[in-house]
Amino acid sequence: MKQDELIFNIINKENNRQLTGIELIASENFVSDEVRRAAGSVLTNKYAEGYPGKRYYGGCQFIDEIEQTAIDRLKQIFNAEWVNVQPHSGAQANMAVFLACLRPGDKFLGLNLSHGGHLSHGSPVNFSGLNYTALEYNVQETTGYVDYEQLDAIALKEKPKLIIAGASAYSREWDYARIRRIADRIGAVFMVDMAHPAGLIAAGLLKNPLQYAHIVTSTTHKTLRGPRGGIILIGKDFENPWGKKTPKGEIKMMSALLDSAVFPGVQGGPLEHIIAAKAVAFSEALQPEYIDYQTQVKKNAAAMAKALIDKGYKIISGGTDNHLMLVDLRSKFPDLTGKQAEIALVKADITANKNMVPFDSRSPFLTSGLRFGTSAVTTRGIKETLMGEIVDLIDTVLSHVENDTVIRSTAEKVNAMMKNYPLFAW
Ligand code: DSN
Repeated sequence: MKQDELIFNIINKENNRQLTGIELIASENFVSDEVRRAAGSVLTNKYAEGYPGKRYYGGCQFIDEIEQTAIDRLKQIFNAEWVNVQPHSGAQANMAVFLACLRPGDKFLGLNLSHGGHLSHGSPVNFSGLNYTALEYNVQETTGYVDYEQLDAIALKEKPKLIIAGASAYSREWDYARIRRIADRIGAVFMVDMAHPAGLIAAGLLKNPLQYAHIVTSTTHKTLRGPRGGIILIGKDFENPWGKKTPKGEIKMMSALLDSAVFPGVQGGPLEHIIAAKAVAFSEALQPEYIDYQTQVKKNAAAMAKALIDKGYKIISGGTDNHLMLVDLRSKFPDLTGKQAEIALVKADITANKNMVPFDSRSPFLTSGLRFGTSAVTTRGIKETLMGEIVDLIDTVLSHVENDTVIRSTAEKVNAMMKNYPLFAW
């Protein structure tokens, strides 16, 4: 068959971009060859609406084996009682939880997006904020840590039906036990979206939220290092937080509600090629080397945060407990926006993303922050001793955003550095 030159040439260019640059987007990573092979397999041809053993299509005997394997491995990683591996993304996993637990208009409480939260935790332009009544808690301005007192106060006053912990730009461990206590006091469901730190949790390097939350959602492609996708999990003993009756008055188990919320609630046919790739990634996460990898991710993040602080950058909360950090650029370059910084870094083949910082004076289109994460560079084999050099390259670019000569010469250094770290080296 003739190759679609247009598309495959562009894919080659993207491949080259990924190989030659320094990837610091906190939500990205590089999957293994086997994960890619599964994701690109013939399983994409198959319809399998339903669940293993209960499908609406014939010919699902092998699909069932694959999906069941993904389920079993995922349960093992997080010590879960029940899981659903079908959500196409983290946002769809969250959407299914909303559908299972809330009626339209019901109140829920999540971390403010501009304080590190996520679109699907109540942004007014997202399904969560459009269909439900979103309440938000912040981080403290002085410390950058979650303001648990404010969270408690809002929860007690407003009595939301759902409380969400989890973030896309928060570098600290969570006090899940405290949130669970307040959820129990007001009879709310407690959900944790662990999309960002899932890999560190899988490796036992951060607290497992399944021990505290009724429901946990995640993506599979960030620190966890699987294909793009979502998952939903329930820990031991959290099958039914409402006793027998759900908030909708039904007599149903939480897992049954969630299964039907995913399909047929918010999705049709599951992406079984991606579920196979998830199963491969879950097996990788169960290997002893995975703990070494995640330990290195954390070490690299700590080294990067320290190097940035040493260069005069302010990190929100003063450091990191996980794989990411949020830099307030105003501390060093009061006139530089996150948008300008992101563009200049991309020209130097360093990829990061602009990000609002808590109490930002600029709009989400400009921002005063940059978010960095170390999962992808760690997969390339980079160790903490190189993070200072990477920060030097970043600092050079940010000090010369208008100077194309400096940016070009930085790009050459970046490309030379990354030649030493071929993909799939681990
Ligand atoms: N957009 C993802 C991130 O970058 O954190 C979250 O969905």
